[in-house]
Amino acid sequence: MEQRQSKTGNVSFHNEHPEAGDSRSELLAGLQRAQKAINPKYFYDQQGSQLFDQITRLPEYYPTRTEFEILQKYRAQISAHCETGCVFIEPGSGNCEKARLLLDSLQPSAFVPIDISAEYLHAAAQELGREYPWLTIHAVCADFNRSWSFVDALPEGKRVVFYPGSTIGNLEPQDAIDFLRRVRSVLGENGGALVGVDLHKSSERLSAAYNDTAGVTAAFNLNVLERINDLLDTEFDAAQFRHHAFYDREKQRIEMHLVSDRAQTVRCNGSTISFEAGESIHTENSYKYTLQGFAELAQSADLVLERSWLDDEKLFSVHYLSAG
Ligand code: AVJ
Repeated sequence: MEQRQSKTGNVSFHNEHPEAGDSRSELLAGLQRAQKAINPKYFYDQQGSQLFDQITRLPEYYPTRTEFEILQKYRAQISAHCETGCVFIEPGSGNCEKARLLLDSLQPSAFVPIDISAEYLHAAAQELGREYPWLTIHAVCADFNRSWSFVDALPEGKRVVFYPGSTIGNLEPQDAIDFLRRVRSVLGENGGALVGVDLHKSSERLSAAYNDTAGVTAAFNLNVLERINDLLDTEFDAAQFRHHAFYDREKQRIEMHLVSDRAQTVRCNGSTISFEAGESIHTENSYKYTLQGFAELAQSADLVLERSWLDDEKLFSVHYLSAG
């Protein structure tokens, strides 16, 4: 039996991670579609989370460092919007590095990191708890795309959902609206959301960010095959696939694929999954927004865009939205 609940000092840990069976059927259904596809959340096992960490430090990958700059430069203003004493909730918290930039100026009554990668979250929350002994940390391992039932257990207070890193870009625009609506529904009357959004820009700049010369993004993409092998007991050979990422200007999104350059059949639980030469698994979309486009998205979710902060080059944006 998996451990669901634990507490050490100022850090408590709640595990609501979905059963492996749910992941298996979701993955399999994706691989059986005409355009084979997986949900990018499967990237983030222990190894994948580490590779993503490396991506954030690549010279070509500007989003993380640019968002850092924005959060650092405007932390006083941002904290004033969120308000001291708030319950600061971060879906997809990863290593919690971004929240770290705000905690001292924000002084929330509680920090709620949510991540799908249990071990990674556990380690990050413990470390944060040691660094911030005054902070109450309520870590939740959950798939926030499915259920937000964990909010019932949260302390009282103004809720602010922190959704940095342009994670919202993984969602189809309609799903992003639904996501923001869901966020709105847990915010209560006076709550808010602090959302980081990558901006539309030259295709060259965008494409380079997902095709780094060191090959870390390729390794990150290919690593998902190992994850599929673990979960589905398949025999995908990463050497038979290649990383492919490009910017679709019309759809305003980066698409990532794993392309099989030759016809092949992969064994899967007594059955098979076949690929024609050149056929791909679509592993990720990363939508980019214009300021106008994001304002419209927020409005469609009934949120009020109170304030936006940008870097000088206008590469990335951070927005404070209120439930209005
Ligand atoms: C964490 C989803 C925002 O889309 O830029 C980075 C993930 N994929 N390089 C992104 C990612 C390839 C990242 N997000």
